[in-house]
Amino acid sequence: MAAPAVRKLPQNFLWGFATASFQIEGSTNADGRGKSIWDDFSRIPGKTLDGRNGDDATDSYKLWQEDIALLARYGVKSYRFSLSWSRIIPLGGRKDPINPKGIEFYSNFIDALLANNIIPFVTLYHWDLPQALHDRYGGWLNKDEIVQDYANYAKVCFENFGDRVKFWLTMNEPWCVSILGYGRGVFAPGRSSDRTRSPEGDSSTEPWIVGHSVILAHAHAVKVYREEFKPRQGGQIGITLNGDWQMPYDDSPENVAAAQHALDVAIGWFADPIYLGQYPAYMQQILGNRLPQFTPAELAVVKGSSDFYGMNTYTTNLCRAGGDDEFQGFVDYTFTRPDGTQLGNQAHCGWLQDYPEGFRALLNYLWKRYRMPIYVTENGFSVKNESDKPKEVAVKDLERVNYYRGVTSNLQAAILEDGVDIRAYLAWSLLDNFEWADGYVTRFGVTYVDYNTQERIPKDSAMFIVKWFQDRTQPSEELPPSLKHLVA
Ligand code: PNW
Repeated sequence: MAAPAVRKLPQNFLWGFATASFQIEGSTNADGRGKSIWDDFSRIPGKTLDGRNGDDATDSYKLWQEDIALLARYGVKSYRFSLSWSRIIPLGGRKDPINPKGIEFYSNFIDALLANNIIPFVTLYHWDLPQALHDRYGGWLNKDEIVQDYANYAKVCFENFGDRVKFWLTMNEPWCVSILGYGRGVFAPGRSSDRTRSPEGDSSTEPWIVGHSVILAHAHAVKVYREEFKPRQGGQIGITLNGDWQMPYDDSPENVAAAQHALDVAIGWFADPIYLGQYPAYMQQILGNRLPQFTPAELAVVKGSSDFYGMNTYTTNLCRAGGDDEFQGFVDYTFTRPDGTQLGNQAHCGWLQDYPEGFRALLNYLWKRYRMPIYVTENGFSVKNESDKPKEVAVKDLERVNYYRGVTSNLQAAILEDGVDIRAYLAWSLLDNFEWADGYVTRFGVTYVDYNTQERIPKDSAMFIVKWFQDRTQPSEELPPSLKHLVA
């Protein structure tokens, strides 16, 4: 008897892998690049687990053709990567010079993707703020300056790449920028009230100021795109937010409320203003006048400023009311169920366990609340102690395969059974790479990188994802009509 036919995903479903400039490029001094806040931060002793920085990373600034060959070999439809602001405008500001070498690098890269029928999905900002802007006026702390500089940078990118790029992400994970960068102080620029961590910073006010600036900068870039470029270039533009599924620890009313509060402070903080036009009531309640208010003029730019919901997600938390962590909305997170069992398989990262049902639940929640098409722009798993294993062993990454098996079947159920409008799935990450404060210790790649030789070796998880999507989507022998004329 013939096997039952595999149910197909929607035509044009975009699948592939994601990366970010600072995590892969290396060559931090090449061709006129300026410094970013991560260059300086990662050099401060103690800020990365292995004491290493982004100077080498996966050497993708030099090995970019190899990366594209790998993507072509995987047969992906799309590749998400980010542009380095510091390569394009080394000093960052609206009056600072544009670096032709930076433009040329990304322009060639985009052309090569298209020549391989791979659709570029481009992030403008993945955490690598030009250091000069931080030094000059406080970077994200200075709303009026940064909004104008960011909108100008975005415009330079639309002008130079928008003829070929039809999917834009303004910002990656503003929660991480604000809370990890200015609250906990574990990401660049590392500001915090904790004086053992940072000589300056105020964790009670700065994260909310920074979040407000990031929302406005995003919205102004979208305004520029819609007014000056979209009519001609016809692409989609939006923001991507991190957010995990938050599940009540038990049925008690206070823990049910806690799970909603956790969603409000992690996701609603950004999604509510952008899609619904206001900060969540719970945030206003706990922060009072420390949460900036939108003026009517600001709100007019912010509300409706994303063509889709960009979703980065990794795990699920069990939520209990209480605790003193304002950044978590005074909600306690645990992976241990009331009966003492674990929610799922533990990753290398303490904050990550494998619970694929949470992925489906989150998709349904976002769809019901915001009613926007969803692009999953990151999702992945770090296998415990992968860096301690010989590469022949590490590439047999069964735990990551299991993670992706769970997620893809829940993705399929969300699309085909629940009717959620999902248009992309981009796994994190194409390559093992510089995992921020974890240095190179934590690996998220579906491709193993040997950091001594920069050799790339596909892991079993890459093969799983490739086969899964190839069975369920149209082969990518063709680009959509809007891009076809670009390839000779
Ligand atoms: C995301 N957390 O970051 C980023 O977009 C990627 O650059 C990164 O490599 C990837 O996820 C894996 O970490 C996160 O603490 C960092 O919950 C930290 C958290 C979540 C996402």
